[in-house]
Amino acid sequence: MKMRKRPNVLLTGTPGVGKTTLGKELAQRTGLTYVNIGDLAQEGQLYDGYDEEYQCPILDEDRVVDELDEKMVEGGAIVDYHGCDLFPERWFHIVFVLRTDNTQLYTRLESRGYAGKKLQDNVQCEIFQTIYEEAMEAYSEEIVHQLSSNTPEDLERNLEQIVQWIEQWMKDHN
Ligand code: DAT
Repeated sequence: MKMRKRPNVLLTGTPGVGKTTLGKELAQRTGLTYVNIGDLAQEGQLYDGYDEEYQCPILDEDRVVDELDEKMVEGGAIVDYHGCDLFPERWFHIVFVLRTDNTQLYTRLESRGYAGKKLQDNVQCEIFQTIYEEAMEAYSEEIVHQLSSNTPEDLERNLEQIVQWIEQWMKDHN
């Protein structure tokens, strides 16, 4: 029996906006597979150098793409990453950019242990809507959607909307 076709969903946005929270719950509700790019890189040591300024390893983007391509061609992945222009455009059927008010984001990142320049740069990334612009450049504008991610009510509404979108996509493609 042929597998049902399933869409690939990209969840992107500044660190701390709620991608992981949304992605894991979405995977639970839909049966799609949650893929955290940070974790994947960590597990496979898919790094290419070390960023001294931010004190973190630098992602080897080519190896990440190679590692995931087969799975993405198959479909049914929810990908979580704080960047979006490293992935092939053909991978994704829809892209969600989560957005959080900067005071809220500041608090979340501070409680994650971010401080100083790292904290400031990440909040500024959100203020300048850097990831939204990156997404609008990298993907067809019609598939890029912004979602407010400030409150638990936002989370529930986003979950319901995306679950509905996935179910409709599967009806239309099977
Ligand atoms: P990300 O994966 O984008 O870095 P996360 O899912 O780890 O973000 O969430 C960061 C923190 O914010 C975490 O403590 C959970 C909280 N959070 C996520 N979405 C939220 C929402 N819609 N309302 C309130 N808090 C939220």
